[in-house]
Amino acid sequence: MNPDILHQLADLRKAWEGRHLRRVFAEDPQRAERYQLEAAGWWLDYSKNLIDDPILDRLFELLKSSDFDGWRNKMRGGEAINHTENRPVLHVALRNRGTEPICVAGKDVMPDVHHVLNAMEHFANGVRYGSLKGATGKRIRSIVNIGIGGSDLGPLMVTEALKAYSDRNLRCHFVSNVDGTHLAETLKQIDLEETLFLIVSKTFTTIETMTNARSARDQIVAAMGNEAVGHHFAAISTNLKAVAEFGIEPDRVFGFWDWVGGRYSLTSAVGLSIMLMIGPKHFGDLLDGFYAMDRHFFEAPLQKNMPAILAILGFWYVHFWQAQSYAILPYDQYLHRFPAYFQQADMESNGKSVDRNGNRVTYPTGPILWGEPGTNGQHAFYQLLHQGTVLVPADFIGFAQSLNPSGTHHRQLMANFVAQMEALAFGKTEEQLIAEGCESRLISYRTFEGNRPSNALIAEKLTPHSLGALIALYEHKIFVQSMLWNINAFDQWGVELGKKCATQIERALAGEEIGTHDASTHQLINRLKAYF
Ligand code: G6Q
Repeated sequence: MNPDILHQLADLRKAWEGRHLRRVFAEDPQRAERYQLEAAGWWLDYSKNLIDDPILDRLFELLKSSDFDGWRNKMRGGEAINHTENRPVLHVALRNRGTEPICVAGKDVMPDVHHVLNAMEHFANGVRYGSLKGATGKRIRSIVNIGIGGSDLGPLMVTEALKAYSDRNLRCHFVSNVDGTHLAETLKQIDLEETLFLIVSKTFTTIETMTNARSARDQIVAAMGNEAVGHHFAAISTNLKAVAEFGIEPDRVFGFWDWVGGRYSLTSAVGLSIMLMIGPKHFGDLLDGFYAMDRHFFEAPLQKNMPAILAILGFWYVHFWQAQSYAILPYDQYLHRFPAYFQQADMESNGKSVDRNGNRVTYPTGPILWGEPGTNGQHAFYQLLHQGTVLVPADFIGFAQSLNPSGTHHRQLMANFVAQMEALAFGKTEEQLIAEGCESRLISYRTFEGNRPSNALIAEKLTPHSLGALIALYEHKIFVQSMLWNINAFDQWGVELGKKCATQIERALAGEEIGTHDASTHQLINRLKAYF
């Protein structure tokens, strides 16, 4: 990060001390109009942030000096920007709806992308229209997606978000936890003869997924014999050899590529459960939405670039306001898994403490991201947002129209959406409370400081298109922040550690040598091993 610009920003931060959004808005009647923009069907109002023109100007300059243009081009040009794994990062190729080629090592990947999309469409139509049946001739009614992390959270979030567009004759279940309860409780809800298991694993070695997949296969074999496996399983993976060893037929294997990161993979074959539920046409609309935001991100100038604006605002609070967390608050029940999905995408991408040169960073990086749908959150944790001692910047996401005929409900929902941001920004003063007749002993308790920042994001309606654009917006925001922090947003060594460290302990629990561990770990193993 350019030290001169950081110093200028530090001075501007100091100068902000004591300023309040109440005064800032009063002094600048054009502010709301100036700090807003539209892209890919989304409208962003970012006027309720603790910023002004000089701050924004310096933040844009900082991003420019972090080579915003260069990084965008490197991504789109297929350069190995995930340098620790020596891989390009090309989730944008998965939803490239234009005719331009996207190349990896000089080869256009678009024909392969289209080939897999066509195969998915053929398969999804077969299941949806009943030509692909279970082994006993029954139609498929239940889809069970077995995967974890990036092979679970995206499809789960989107199938929930687009439930209104789904085929109600199909039910989709997600099994991720290696805790046998997850699979067992799912099996209680389904008829195996009507069930299709999708084994989703980029590596096809992830212990949780393979354990659940083998247990599911045992169930199918026990119920209908070995031959039934071919009718009741499909796989999504880059490891075609391991899939063949598992026994899944080649025409039921949907590939993807090492340039697709798990948490950025829902528009690859990893999204097959989504296509099964909403159909190929709506899946195409979802890709169109992603593509619209991708184009905006790659083409819009910095000052009018929505992902870049969200990124610099988030950076401002982490770096200069010591904000350690960030809330995503969707005012739409269908988006109830949206914060959890971006909790992974953001925290796994930017939860890093070593920069691109291998040096420990000397500044804070990605915040803790969390959230729940409004208005439920209002009756729970908003107390802290309004009156707690920590600053939590928040994004409020809402839709002008509801998908369900519920005029009163939707009006109330959106009134809360607007009111909460107003209260966070402008608070409630002592004078207002006195004018309302508040008891004097309660005034300090009932005062709201305000001056708490938020963004409002509004689209007309929750559709596959608007959802795709929204997901792409946050994906690119994460990438832009990684430019500022000079970190690789696309590796995940912390997750890789988790995949390996339990293996030896599992053997010890099964009765093998305990091996060398600290006294506490040794004691834990000894305490538990008697049960296995
Ligand atoms: C995502 C991460 C991680 C990954 C899971 C599942 O970016 O790499 O969440 O998706 O660990 O991995 P597999 O798909 O290989 O089973």
